[in-house]
Amino acid sequence: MSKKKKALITGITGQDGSYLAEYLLELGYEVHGIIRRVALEDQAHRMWRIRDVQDKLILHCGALESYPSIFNIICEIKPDECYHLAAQSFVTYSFEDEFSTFNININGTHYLLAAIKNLCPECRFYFAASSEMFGRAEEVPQREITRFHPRSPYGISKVAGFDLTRNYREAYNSFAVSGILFNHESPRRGFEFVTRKITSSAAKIKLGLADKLFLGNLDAKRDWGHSREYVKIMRTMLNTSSPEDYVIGTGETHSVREFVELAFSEMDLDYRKYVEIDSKLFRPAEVDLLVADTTKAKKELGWDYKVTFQELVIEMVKSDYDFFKKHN
Ligand code: F7E
Repeated sequence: MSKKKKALITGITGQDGSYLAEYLLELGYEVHGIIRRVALEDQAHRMWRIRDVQDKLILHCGALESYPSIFNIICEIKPDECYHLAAQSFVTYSFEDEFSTFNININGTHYLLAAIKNLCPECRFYFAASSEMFGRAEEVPQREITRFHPRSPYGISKVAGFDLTRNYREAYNSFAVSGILFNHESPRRGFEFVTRKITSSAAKIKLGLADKLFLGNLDAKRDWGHSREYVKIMRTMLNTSSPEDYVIGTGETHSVREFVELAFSEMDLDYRKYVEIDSKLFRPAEVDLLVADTTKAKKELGWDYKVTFQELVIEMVKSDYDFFKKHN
């Protein structure tokens, strides 16, 4: 019988980490995850996404900000595949705390790459890069060779992580790749991101639990896909013959306004009666338009994405409606 493959996921309690853990378990992997110690103390709040599979996972307490902590975990597990998804991923917050964003996102990535290189160089490494690296993009749609022009500390930190990953590949022959994923959402999205903020508010307003939704820039455009589908391609990227970076998205772009309109209309509400613009929610520097050119991923990885924008919005708003109806 062949040995079970060992995967390590950082950020396993997050949206992508939880879907990826479920997917890898289904495929027969032994799945390890790094969690913060505080997560154990506040399980209801921090572990809800992995609740259903928690007893099948092997969780390790650790801190991405600490090389010894990462070193010890990698030494103990010696994974075959490492999916580095953990990050300070909220763009707005990165403007408020640039330093901790850089510390977690850049050093955390570096520590993992270095520990893997020293302890288990055969381990394949996936870095969660981001369309935020394109920022004020020079071309539309954006592809792997589009020049990066990040517009936030978060975007800058992801460019650094991307460069580190590529450099480990080129300098040390590591199988280290980046998935440049465009926005991906689901009912497991955090409430601070615009999509979940909108769907949870629309559901609450419908149920009489709220009466207003404050938003910032409604004209920003994003390429929104479904997280559950996106995590599968991460595994594909680590199981190809040569390590390469790929852009992953839907190839369609929609404005925040379109998202709001659709979510509210699904609840039979006219968003214009409930949405108010709050200038404090605008970012110091905005990314106006993102849309993915996935030609390379389609050709080389067989990327074949099917969930429509409408299906995504409807799934999220219905799930929030059911949740708040049950728990109010
Ligand atoms: O903002 C606008 C905001 O915070 C989307 C992260 O996963 O995807 C995500 O980054 C847009 C922006 O996501 C509000 O100005 C308007 O233009 O949902 P978001 P993001 O910044 O695109 C990328 C790929 C990542 O890698 C990131 O980690 O919506 N917007 N009004 C607002 N945004 C928020 N959060 N809240 C508002 O009230």
